[in-house]
Amino acid sequence: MRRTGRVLAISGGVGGAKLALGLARVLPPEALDIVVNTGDDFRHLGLAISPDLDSVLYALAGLADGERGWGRAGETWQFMAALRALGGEDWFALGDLDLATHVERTRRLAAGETLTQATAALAQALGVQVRLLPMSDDPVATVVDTDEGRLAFQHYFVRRRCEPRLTGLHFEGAQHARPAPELLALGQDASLRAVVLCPSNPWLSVDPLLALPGVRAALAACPAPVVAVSPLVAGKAVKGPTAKLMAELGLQVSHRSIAQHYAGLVDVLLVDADEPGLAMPGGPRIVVVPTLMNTLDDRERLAQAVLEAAS
Ligand code: FO1
Repeated sequence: MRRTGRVLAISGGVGGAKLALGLARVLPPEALDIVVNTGDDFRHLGLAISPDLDSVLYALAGLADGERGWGRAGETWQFMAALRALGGEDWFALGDLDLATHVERTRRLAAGETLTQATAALAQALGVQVRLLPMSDDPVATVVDTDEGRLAFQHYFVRRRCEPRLTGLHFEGAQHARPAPELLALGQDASLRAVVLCPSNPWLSVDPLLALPGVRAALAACPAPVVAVSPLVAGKAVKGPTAKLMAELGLQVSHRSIAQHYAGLVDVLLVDADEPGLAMPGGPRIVVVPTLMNTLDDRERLAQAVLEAAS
């Protein structure tokens, strides 16, 4: 039965933003909320940086750099060159166009706006009508235990290029952070057509959100179908450290590991290829479809496949 009503998508990282765009192109703006991971956020050079929010914001605004997957298309790097010449920290690249977003977000937060309010203002300014919602307005920081000690997420992901061996993950502040109301409402929101776990890294980009008080229980109790897309394609990560991280966590780099990680939360798992033993009793229904998103059509086709799987 085709459910009308809203879709709530959960997104983090580059892969998540791609499907978020696909969903935004196949749904009317009032039918889609995108809740975004903020565990990657950090203050840098005095600026409040929210990478996963910006990846979705730029994707939906048609401003994203297709190659990098983060930051803006047509970027120039005068600020970084000038900063480097002054001996400033240059390991985290802030393009001249992208810089405006960080400056304006930082100003709004300093003026007392919540991250949700600041994000809504930036989205409106860029013509994005879909609601972009931080998973929480309270600070949550993903911290990575490695064989080189404890690293804040961006220091692990960008400055050290994910080279250290990961031995543990923590989401500092998650237990005291107030989840976005839309997340807590999942447990009894009968108007929802589907909840979509976009193809983000489950451990890095979805777990911070699931660590927020009451969110995992709300998702498990959700009356609407919960559809996840595995971030693995051809047995490895499309981009980013997913496969390396899974190996370091002692997990098989397989869709089965993704299904097990989401056990009890997901009704359907979309994968690019079947695996022996993937469909487990009590596990999610498996749907095999192409999940690699290179073009805009790919993004829309996968979004359609997700909505079909939910109906
Ligand atoms: N990723 C990199 O690999 N190198 C960078 O210099 C870099 C800068 C950057 C600036 C703003 C922004 O919003 C994202 C940026 N990213 C960079 C990507 C970011 O680290 C990741 O998108 C997420 O944190 C991973 O989900």
